[in-house]
Amino acid sequence: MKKTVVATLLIGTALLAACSSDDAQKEQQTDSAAQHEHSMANTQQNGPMDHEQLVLKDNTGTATLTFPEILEPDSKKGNNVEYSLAAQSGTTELFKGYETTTYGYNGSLLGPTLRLKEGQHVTIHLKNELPEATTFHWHGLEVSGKADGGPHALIEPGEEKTIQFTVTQQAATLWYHPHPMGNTAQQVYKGLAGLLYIDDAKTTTLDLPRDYGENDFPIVLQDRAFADGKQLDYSAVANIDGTYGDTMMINGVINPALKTDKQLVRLRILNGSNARNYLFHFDNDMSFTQIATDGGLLNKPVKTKELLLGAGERAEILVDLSQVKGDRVSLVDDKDVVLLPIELSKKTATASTSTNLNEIRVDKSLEKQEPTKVVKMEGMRENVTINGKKFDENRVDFTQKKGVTEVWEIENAITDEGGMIHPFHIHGTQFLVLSVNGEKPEPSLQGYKDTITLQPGQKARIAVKFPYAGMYMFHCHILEHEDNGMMGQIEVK
Ligand SMILES: [Cu+2]
Repeated sequence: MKKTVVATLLIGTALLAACSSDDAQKEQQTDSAAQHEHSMANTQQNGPMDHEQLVLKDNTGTATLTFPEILEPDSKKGNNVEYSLAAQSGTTELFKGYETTTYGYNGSLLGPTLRLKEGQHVTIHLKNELPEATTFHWHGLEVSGKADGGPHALIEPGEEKTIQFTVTQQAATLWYHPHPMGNTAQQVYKGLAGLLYIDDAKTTTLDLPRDYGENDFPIVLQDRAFADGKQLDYSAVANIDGTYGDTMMINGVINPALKTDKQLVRLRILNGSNARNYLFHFDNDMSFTQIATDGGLLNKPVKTKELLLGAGERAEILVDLSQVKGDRVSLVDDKDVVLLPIELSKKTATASTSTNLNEIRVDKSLEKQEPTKVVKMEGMRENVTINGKKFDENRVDFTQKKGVTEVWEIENAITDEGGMIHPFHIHGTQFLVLSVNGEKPEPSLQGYKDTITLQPGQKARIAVKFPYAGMYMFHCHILEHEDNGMMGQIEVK
C-alpha cells in the first residue's frame, strides 16, 4: 500500500542544502517516514524535542461508542429556528472512578449535534458559563464575519450574545469550536467541540444511509494525554508544535467500540484533534467509499483503501460491513494502531447507494489563472508564520470582494529547520482545489473543502469565493500553531 507522508519531516541544514532539485525533494519526502523513526529514537535518547509526537495506543474497545444528542430547537416556526448553546465547565467520568474536569456545550464534554437545513433562518443564543473568555466558531459554515465567531467575537464569562444567519450552503458535515486568540488549543483540548450538520432537499432523495446513530454515525476523533488523576491538564502536556495524546477518545468516550449490524454504514469522521493527522485504513485492508469532503458530497463516490485527515478536516465514508468475515473489523492508522474497533452482530443486510451525488463544476478558466493571493506557511515550534508574519489583529492581510472567485496559492514551505504537515483552513468559505503541485488534485480532494492538509514542500491552488462580507481568519489548524500566530485575516467587502 502506498503510504502518504504523515510524519513530521526533519531535515538537517546540510541535507537541505544538498537537496535543491525537485527530484531530491521528492526523495526526501518518501524517506521521511524512516527519518521520523530515526528522530523518535533520538528523542528517546536525548530527552524530549519540541516536535515529539506521543505514540498513540491501541483503542482497546472496552467501552461502547455513544453519539452526541441532536440539539432540540427552543422554537421552530416554518423556516425560523432558534437554539441555545452554553459553553460550560464540569466533570466527566472518562475512567471508572475518576472525575475529570472537562469543558462542553450544554453539558460537561463536547456538545450536541446541531442539525440545520439549507434555507433555514437560524438564531442561536450563545452563553459563556466558563471561567474564561471564549468564542463560538462555526467551522465550514458560510456566514457573515459578524456571525463567524473568530477571535474578534470574544464573549466574556457570564456574557450572552445572539447571532443570526441563513443557511445558504449544501448538505455537509461541519463542526463548531472556540476560537479565542492564543487560547483555542487549551479550550478544544478540554472538550469544547460539537458537530454541525447541514441537510438539504436534494441529499435527502439520495440512496445513502441517513439514520443518525443507526447506520449514519458521527465519529469525532481526538487523541488525549491524561495527567495525574486522569486529568486533562493542558499545561502539563502541551507541545508548542502540536499537542498529541496517547489515548484515543471518540465522541468523548475513551476506548470505545462501535457496535452495529453487518450492514452498509456511513461514517462522518471529524478529525477534532489538536494536531494529530490520521492516515487510516481497515485492518482487513477492505475498500471503502468516500462520499463527502469537508463541505459536502463529491460528484461521485470514490473507492479507496486509505484516507488522510489533517486536524479540522472531515470525510464521510460508506463502509459495507456485510463483506466482513467474522464479527470484528477495526479502523487503524498507518502504524496499524487501532483507532476504532467495530463489533458486528450476525444480521447481514446489503444495500445499494446512489452513484451520482453532486454536480460540482470547476471553472476551467481558473485553472490557467495566476494566483491573486499567495499564502506561504512556514516554520516549526514558535517560529511558525504565514508570509513571514505572525497574526496581528490590527493588521488586515488581504481584502477580497464578496461573491468574486479568486485563485489562492497555498504553500507549505520547507525551511532550514525542516518542515511538517500544516492543515490550512479558511473561515466563511468552502473552496475548490484546482491543483496540488501543478497536478490535478486526487479524487478525495475534488469536493468542497474548508481545510487542506499540505505535506512539506506542497503547493496547492484553490478557488476561493466568500458569499458574505466581514473579517475572516485563515490559519493552520494545528491549534498550537494557530495560537502561536500562524494566522492571518482577510476583509471581505
Ligand atoms: Cu501548522
